[in-house]
Amino acid sequence: MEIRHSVCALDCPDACSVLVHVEDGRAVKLRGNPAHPVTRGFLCGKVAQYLERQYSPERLLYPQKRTGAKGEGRFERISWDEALDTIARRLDETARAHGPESILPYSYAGTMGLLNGAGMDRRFFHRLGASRLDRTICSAAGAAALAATLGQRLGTEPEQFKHSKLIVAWGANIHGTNVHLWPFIVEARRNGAKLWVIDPLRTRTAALADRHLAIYPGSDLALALGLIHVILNEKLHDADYVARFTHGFDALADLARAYPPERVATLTGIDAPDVVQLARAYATTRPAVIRLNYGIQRGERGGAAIRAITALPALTGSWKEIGGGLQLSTSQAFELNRAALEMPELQQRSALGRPARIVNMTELGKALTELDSPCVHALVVYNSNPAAIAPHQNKVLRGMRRNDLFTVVLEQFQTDTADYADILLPSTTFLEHSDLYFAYGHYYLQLARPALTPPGEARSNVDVFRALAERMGFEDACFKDTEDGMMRALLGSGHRFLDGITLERLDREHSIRLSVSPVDTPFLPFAEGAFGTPSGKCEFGAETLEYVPPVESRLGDADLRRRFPIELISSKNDDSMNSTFGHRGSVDGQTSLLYLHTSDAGPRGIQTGDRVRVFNDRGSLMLRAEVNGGVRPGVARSPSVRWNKRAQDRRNVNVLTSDGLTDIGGGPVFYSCLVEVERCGD
Ligand SMILES: Nc1nc2c(c(=O)[nH]1)N[C@H]1C(S)=C(S)[C@@H](COP(=O)(O)OP(=O)(O)OC[C@H]3O[C@@H](n4cnc5c(=O)[nH]c(N)nc54)[C@H](O)[C@@H]3O)O[C@H]1N2
Ligand SMILES: Nc1nc2c(c(=O)[nH]1)N[C@H]1C(S)=C(S)[C@@H](COP(=O)(O)OP(=O)(O)OC[C@H]3O[C@@H](n4cnc5c(=O)[nH]c(N)nc54)[C@H](O)[C@@H]3O)O[C@H]1N2
Ligand code: SF4
Ligand SMILES: [Mo]
Repeated sequence: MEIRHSVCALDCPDACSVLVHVEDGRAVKLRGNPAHPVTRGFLCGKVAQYLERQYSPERLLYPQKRTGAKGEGRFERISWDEALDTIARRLDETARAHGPESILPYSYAGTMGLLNGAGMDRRFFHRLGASRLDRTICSAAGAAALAATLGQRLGTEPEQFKHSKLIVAWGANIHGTNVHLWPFIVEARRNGAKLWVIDPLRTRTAALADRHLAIYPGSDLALALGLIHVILNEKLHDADYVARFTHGFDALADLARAYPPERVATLTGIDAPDVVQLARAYATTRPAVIRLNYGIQRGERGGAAIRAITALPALTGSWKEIGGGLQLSTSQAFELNRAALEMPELQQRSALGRPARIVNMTELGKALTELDSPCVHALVVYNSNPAAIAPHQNKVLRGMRRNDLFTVVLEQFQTDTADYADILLPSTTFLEHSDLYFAYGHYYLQLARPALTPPGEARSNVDVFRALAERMGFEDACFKDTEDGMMRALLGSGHRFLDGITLERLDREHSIRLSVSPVDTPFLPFAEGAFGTPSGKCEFGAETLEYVPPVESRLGDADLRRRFPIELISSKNDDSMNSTFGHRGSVDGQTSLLYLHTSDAGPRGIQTGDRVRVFNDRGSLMLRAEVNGGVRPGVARSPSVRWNKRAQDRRNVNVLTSDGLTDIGGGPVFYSCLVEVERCGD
């Protein structure tokens, strides 16, 4: 038996180092690498079983063309030559007839690999002059908030959580979506640390916490202002840190004065004494760390909430302490030469001769049904499953059904999106191609080489876009680049965090800690200020932080609330990854549930196991009720997201979600969603 190194490519903060046990060319087991300081020898449940997916009879093996209606899923096998020729011809015709901006790429983080995620594809679409996609679907509001407040997406490294004495998991289901942080928290708690969870849902993490505050959805900004109120009132802040390294303190103090605990209690559903207790605990326990995740920025005012929460460690000076600070993302430490990979300058050589328009991926439905001058006439999807994961699904599917839309899909599985393809191409998995991996939950850069041979005729995204560039007659030398050449270009940024990291070293060591701090010393990004904002200070931005309840919430629009009295949160399912693994029966069971509180279920005559219709003005779908204490009154949960085609009514929870945008960053508002529920028999 041989052990080969790989890296889990799923969109997860943990970016695990994976050991592939291979016998006679076939993988028999995947294990977490014990030598990796964050992976620490284990994988999450979903990827421990990844070989089921890798060797599934449902893998796509050959290029195919559609023979049935769009969405029906009938296809026939064709050769790679026919597939590539058809795509090149149709894209060329579309660009000539309507201008290249009528072509829209659509991709997200199906793989976190840099080359297959944002490499040859970017070069190809830039050279073509296609519309540029603003990749907002996950973290845009949070990223904009960090940029405004800290100037950088940097945060506390996971290894330091073991030194914390108070851990606040704020909109963060650590045990479910970031499980490699958990052992550090276990270690901290063994040494007396307390874990507080702020989440409307009683998640796996909340159930394991010392305290769980079940906040009203979308009201975190009010809670953060309430904590600031108490901290300043009781003079628990670090006046020296505030004076030296922050900007806008007086305005923040003024604003917070209007948020006493009693008012905050009305706005958030958290009792006033709990607000006071959390504020005191947070400001006086040293060190205290906040694990903020992306859940709360998927609401109408999510950006402002992240800004206010991010102010807390600056107010208390917690950034100075090992095991203090806050983590939302670590991704900006990976100071790679992205421009050399993506080559935006190729846009000047396109038929447009200028940068193309930008289309927000959260508004895919609008882009396909309302956008003009020009309309979208061709859609190329890879690393994503928009038919299932994009909001306002009825609008998205109406667009995807258009017969005058030419659709190409690169996929490993016959997803809901694949069913709409004109040409469907089989893709490799992370175990089958080379790639370089950054992370958003730790500071290790990693390299993976192919551990297994691709099945059938599957090809990597890099390979497909390289071949398409050739068919389109793009002669620029960059379209002949090898994977190694692209990785060397990425590593060549000259940034000090990449000091000493070469491709050769990565090939030997597989995973290398960025030189964010000297060897064996913890990284404290803002201990001495050094914020990445134009002022160099932490920018509180109080002028943007007045709390207004989301329109779609219990304190929002009264008319909507009367018709749709339940706040629906369709957050992550513990045992899957967005729509990936949706082919598994067990996952389908979990993602077809609607958790309701007894006080909402009772008056509607709903019991566990009943079929229920969930609806609002955007759409309606059937789910199976689960009545228990996992949600508070007025809140429902549906673990997401299901493959539409597995449901009898062939749709999922995203028929209900809105394609509105967040306050900053243009992100989605999946979790600001009002619905009504009714019983529909057994
Ligand atoms: N098992 C599993 N792991 C995953 C994923 C998955 O689908 N499954 N997805 C991956 C992806 S794409 C991402 S982006 C990451 C990060 O994933 P996250 O965005 O952190 O995960 P979510 O479950 O969406 O949200 C985290 C928590 O926020 C809570 N929440 C929702 N609204 C509010 C609110 O208004 N206030 C507060 N305080 N909490 C709120 C939710 O109930 C949830 O428990 O996880 C990754 N890891
Ligand atoms: N209701 C609701 N909707 C949500 C969310 C939610 O919490 N609730 N979460 C949102 C968030 S945070 C995110 S990030 C998005 C995620 O949405 P997507 O980015 O669409 O993620 P997945 O559903 O995991 O689908 C990724 C697809 O990429 C494919 N893939 C993987 N690797 C490769 C590869 O190397 N090549 C090719 N060609 N394909 C590959 C996989 O087979 C899979 O079908 O969903 C969003 N939608
Ligand atoms: S999904 Fe996350 S936790 Fe699971 S193996 Fe991949 S990186 Fe690790
Ligand atoms: Mo995400």
